[in-house]
Amino acid sequence: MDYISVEDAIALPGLRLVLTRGTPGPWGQAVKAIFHLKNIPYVAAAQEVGEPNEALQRWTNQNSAPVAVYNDERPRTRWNEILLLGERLSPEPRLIPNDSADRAMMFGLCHELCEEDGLGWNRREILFQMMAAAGAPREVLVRKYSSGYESAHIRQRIIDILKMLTARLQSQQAAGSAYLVGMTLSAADIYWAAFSILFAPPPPEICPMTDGMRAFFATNAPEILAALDPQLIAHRDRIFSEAFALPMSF
Ligand SMILES: N[C@@H](CCC(=O)N[C@@H](CS)C(=O)NCC(=O)O)C(=O)O
Repeated sequence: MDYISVEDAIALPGLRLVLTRGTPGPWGQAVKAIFHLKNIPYVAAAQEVGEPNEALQRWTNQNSAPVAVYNDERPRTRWNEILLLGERLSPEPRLIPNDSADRAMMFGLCHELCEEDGLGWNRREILFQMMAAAGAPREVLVRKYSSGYESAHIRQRIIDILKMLTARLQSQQAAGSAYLVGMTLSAADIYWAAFSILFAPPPPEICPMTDGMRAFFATNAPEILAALDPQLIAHRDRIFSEAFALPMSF
């Protein structure tokens, strides 16, 4: 992945995406897939995980990634703002369903995947606990992202969301759809595929990460593995080949 610095990106016109360098962060990988599918060109600027990222802080009033900045519009720092921007810049292929009920379902599913107390957020809480247990706590990141919930809640939410996604895939299949919402690909499929990286990292030809990072991301908690239905993995494998530029780069 070719990155420029945030300092250099600020001066450029067009679309700038700030992405975390060196980690297949699911929020960022999903954003890349959205702009890739829509064929919207962008320049990638690097955010360094857990660092002050001072230029990014000055530019966007926060220092997380991903961020999308289009021309001199306000920086979009949340998954939903970034998705809406992509949909506006290039309405096709449509990733937000047209039908209002499907649209509400799609945003609801993405909320459960992307937001605080959702799938990715709770998985990250477990990764923080593992880093602390290994003697390498990331205080800055815990401070930034901790939801304050205890372990039992965190695990149960992950299990509930995985089961809900499986049930959703099954009911969609029964209705003749191969996607989580409606009859076509939507952002919900993309976000599930991206967050699956934090549970079952895809093979190196799809996501070339180090062995250490792969082992760290792979969940080995029996109760979570039990909820990670093979259908969920088959679905994300299909979405990777349909919607992502492969191999992923970061
Ligand atoms: N605010 C974001 C979520 C962003 C987020 O959680 N980013 C994490 C990805 S792990 C990040 O930037 N972590 C690195 C850091 O904070 O330095 C959204 O709603 O899309």
